[in-house]
Amino acid sequence: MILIKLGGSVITDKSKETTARHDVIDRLAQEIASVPGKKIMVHGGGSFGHIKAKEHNLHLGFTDDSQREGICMVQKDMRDLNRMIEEGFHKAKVPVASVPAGAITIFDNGQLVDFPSNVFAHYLDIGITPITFGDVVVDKTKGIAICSGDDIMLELARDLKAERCIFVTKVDGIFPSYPAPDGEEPLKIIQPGQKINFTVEDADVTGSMQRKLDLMFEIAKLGCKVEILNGLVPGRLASALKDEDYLGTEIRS
Ligand code: IP8
Repeated sequence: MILIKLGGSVITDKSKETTARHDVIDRLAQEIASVPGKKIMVHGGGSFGHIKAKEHNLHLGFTDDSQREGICMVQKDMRDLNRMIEEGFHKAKVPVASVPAGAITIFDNGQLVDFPSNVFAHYLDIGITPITFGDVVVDKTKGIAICSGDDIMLELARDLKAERCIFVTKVDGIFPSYPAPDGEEPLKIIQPGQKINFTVEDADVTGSMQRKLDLMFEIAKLGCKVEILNGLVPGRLASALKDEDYLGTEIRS
């Protein structure tokens, strides 16, 4: 089974609130459909999740009543984005089932503590590709939390023993330092301990690039092949899925 995360930066324009890249969503769905095999889809929030979540301080938990509207709006926007992704898969003739994280996930004090991966296994068993996404979820201590698609990738990879995890982003891979000089190729392989100079402004409500990379190392430790590639380049995801050579970074433990 392959886990694929469509990052918010590739499926949306992160600078413009609730702006999806419909053409990219549809093309990526076609690329995924073109290679047979069991897959679980996870997607991020991009401009449908992070902007309003930050405005309403949802990453700090339920701190005051005025956040209610923000919680509901972010959940609604994430479901709207999810619907667009579902549509892309319908057009590509892939049977999909949407499983919102906010309906099934429990956090405690900012950490994911309960996630029913068996629901995903059941869908796969009957030939349906489950799709889930980063979401506002309940938190036993803080009231609410923001669950990132990356947190879900780790849970699913661990519980369902994924063979591969592919992170589809808008960059070619991980570079030694940021901003990456023009024309520089990404690292082919990255291992723990290798120092990467991420820019300081890279954090969104679910954390910094360094946190995301640490999560990828954790997944790699499970024995899963972890890769990051650029989904804005047509054909790159399909090449990876077909085990052809492609430009990207493999994250090793
Ligand atoms: O983009 C965030 O998911 P991510 C989801 O995978 C929300 O970190 C609601 C901001």
